[in-house]
Amino acid sequence: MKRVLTIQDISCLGKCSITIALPVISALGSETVILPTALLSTHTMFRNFTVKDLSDQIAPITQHWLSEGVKFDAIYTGYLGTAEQIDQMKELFRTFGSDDTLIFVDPVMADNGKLYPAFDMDYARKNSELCAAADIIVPNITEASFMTGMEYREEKDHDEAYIKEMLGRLSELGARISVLTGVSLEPGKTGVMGFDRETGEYYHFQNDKVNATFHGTGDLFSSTCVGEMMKGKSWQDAMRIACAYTARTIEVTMKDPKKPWYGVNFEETLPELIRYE
Ligand code: PXL
Repeated sequence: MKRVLTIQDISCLGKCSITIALPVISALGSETVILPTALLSTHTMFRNFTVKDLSDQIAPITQHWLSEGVKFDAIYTGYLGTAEQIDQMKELFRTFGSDDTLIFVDPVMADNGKLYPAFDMDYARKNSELCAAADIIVPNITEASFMTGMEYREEKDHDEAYIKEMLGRLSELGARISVLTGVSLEPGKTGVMGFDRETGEYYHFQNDKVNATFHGTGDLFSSTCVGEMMKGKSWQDAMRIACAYTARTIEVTMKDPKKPWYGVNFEETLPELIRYE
């Protein structure tokens, strides 16, 4: 069985980061090891959330794993708390990474043109360093604009030239595969476009756009990609499945009159995910 290490916060309530990665990657058949970076009462879209930084736990936990000879097939980072934690992640990649370890970085920090409340421009720049150490990165357009210095454009203003230029600039950060999420290549559609620097190949996949945004959908997308790649799917197939699954989950959530405002009903669609091909 493959073993994935995922490093992100625990938001006790809110359906994001580890509370999505753990069930999704496990359901896709990989052992999921967690390294929590912070403990929050809720995700940061709630007001008055509490935070306990767990940076001081990273060294002792990873030292213990080293002494146990633990190895990982993939290391997947999502929402991290501080610039110092990014340095800790770079060190962790050097310690646990090998040619057989997929380093998957989702530089979670912003959406809809704006940084999340906990972050500033220094943190955004620091994320470029994390992306440089990855095999595959999956920023949304906002995150990519902060890391590349390109202007942020809303979906209605996307075109292939803008997306390809952004992918080119992301590739220069250093990862082999760069994937942009929240890309709209035709009106009424949304999806992803990726670029493999080694083969020069582009890949894109588009879904019908549902006019709603939910927190945690980026984490659902990334967790599905990681889980599918661990099943042996190519990055392109993993992107296609993750996109279709995320869109399906939003659609199902929209139909629930009691849906929570803070996250999607992925629990309802998880049984379908394991049958996606
Ligand atoms: O879904 C991304 C995410 C993860 N973790 C925390 C967040 C967010 C988005 O707002 O606040 C704590």
